[in-house]
Amino acid sequence: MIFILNGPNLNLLGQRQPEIYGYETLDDVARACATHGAALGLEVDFRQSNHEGALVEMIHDARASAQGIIINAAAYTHTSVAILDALQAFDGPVIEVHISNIHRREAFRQHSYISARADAVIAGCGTQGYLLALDHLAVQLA
Ligand code: CA2
Repeated sequence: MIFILNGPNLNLLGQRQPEIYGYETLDDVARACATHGAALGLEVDFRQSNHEGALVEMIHDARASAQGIIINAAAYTHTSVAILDALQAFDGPVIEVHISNIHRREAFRQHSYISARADAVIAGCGTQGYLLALDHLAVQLA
């Protein structure tokens, strides 16, 4: 089982700022991940929350249920030591994904707390980044 965790406001994907985040909705991304994961032999549990503590608890759930985590912590990427600490308590591979290239955006988006734990970071590939992360996990977990 692979947990794919999404942070605040990603439930609005496809509804605003398509020039940055594209036209796909989060449901579209969830479906694409389920299909691609199945082709790779990976079951996917795709979740989103607007609440920091809920994301922390999802990462705690992953300790018992997931072989790997793909996480787009959205704005919490840039603020959350709590999410970093939760990820530090997870033993498997962690892939950080960003739809946009955070490094060519505002200065406040250019630091990630998540990167201190991530085994790999994918940014700027659009929603394809989630599928690339699944490809990488399939190799890592083989
Ligand atoms: O590029 C990414 O994936 C981000 O993690 C997205 C976050 C942003 O805070 C990070 O700096 C980079 C924002 C997610 C909110 O997405 C929306 C999508 C459509 C409309 C409104 C928000």
